[in-house]
Amino acid sequence: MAEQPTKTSRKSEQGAHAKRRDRPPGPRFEMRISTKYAPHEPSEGKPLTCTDETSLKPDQLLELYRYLKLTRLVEERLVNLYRQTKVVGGVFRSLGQEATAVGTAYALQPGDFITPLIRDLGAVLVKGIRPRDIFAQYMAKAWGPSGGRDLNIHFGDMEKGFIGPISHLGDMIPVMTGILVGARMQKKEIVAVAYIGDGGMSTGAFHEGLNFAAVQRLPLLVIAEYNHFAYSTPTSLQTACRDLAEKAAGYGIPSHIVDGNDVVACYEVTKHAADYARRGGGAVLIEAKTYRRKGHAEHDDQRYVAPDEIEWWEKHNDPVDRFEKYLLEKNVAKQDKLDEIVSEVTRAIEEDCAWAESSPLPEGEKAAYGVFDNSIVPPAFRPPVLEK
Ligand SMILES: Cc1ncc(C[n+]2csc(CCOP(=O)(O)OP(=O)(O)O)c2C)c(N)n1
Ligand SMILES: [Mg+2]
Repeated sequence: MAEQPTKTSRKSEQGAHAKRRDRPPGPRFEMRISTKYAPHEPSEGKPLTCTDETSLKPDQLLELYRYLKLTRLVEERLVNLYRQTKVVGGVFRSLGQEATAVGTAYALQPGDFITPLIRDLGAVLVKGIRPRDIFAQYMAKAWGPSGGRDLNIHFGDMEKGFIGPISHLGDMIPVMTGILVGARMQKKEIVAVAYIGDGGMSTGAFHEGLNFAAVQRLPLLVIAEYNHFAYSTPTSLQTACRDLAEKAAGYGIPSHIVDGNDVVACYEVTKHAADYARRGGGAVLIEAKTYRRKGHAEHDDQRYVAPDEIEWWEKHNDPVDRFEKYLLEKNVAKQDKLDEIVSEVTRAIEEDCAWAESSPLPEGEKAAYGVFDNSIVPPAFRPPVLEK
């Protein structure tokens, strides 16, 4: 027969239950999906620009412009290097969706963390990684951040709050959740952003990670990039939801839909969500509607894309064009100021690329270091290279 609980144990058990019940339930959102910055179609004679509602100062707006141009021009240079067969592996473009990565990362504080996908180079640059590191990494050079051990943006920088991606497909959500649990235990008040694609959102790891972050009320911002494709699979064959943001309801967290090609809106929505998460509100899902104008990587000829679709987005909804129009119309800057920023960015890219090209390739045996803790390999199993 089961032992009857004593008065005291029942009381303390009730106490524990009461404590759990006392924890306020997640806030009730009247409208779980906020579409304040949702995209709108360009109409005849009225090309798209960016949202008017911003707290950003002119200097910050110009800094955003610099990051947008930097992202696009670094990628263009990577394509040149790829065609010269200097890149090891593939080149993954964010052409047409740069505003999502740049605007969202720009809304964070220096101590906050991000984990980007291959299409979030802009966020990596905003976090303070220099183009020379990107070039050296893509060319697998010895001076690159992983010393030639890994490629593209598969590296990290803990000091700068940049967690390198392990996988593109969902796995970074639980990793970021773990980082936030660790930060909470260390009483560090940080917010973390994890980027995810429409394809990656269909994986189990995404679900488990976000569910845990939601129930623990962790300050995790998930930026879901609706760019219409996962490799060659259109989003309509990926999920039965019309908007990725709808999925937030399954986790009891708020969500927003933002025009991913409006850099100002991406900033504002992330700032709002980061403030909410920092105040203890917990996880937020932000869906950015955008479009992948290049294939999965440079080798992909995009034969599965409907005719004229790419050209339509290029002509009517390019994030850099839209922001340039905004800056000029709002008198934030004149064209010569924008040209000056582009010249400075171009010069920095020249310098950084030359530096990366001048790096030697890594020595083969260096591959054995910095991957595992080699000191724990028992001497009998230690290959001669580890004895040095
Ligand atoms: C386990 C696993 N399977 C397949 C891949 C190959 N892969 C890399 S990215 C990708 C598609 C990702 O699509 P999405 O999540 O929409 O991101 P996007 O490329 O559009 O940014 C696939 C299938 C992988 N990296 N890992
Ligand atoms: Mg996608």
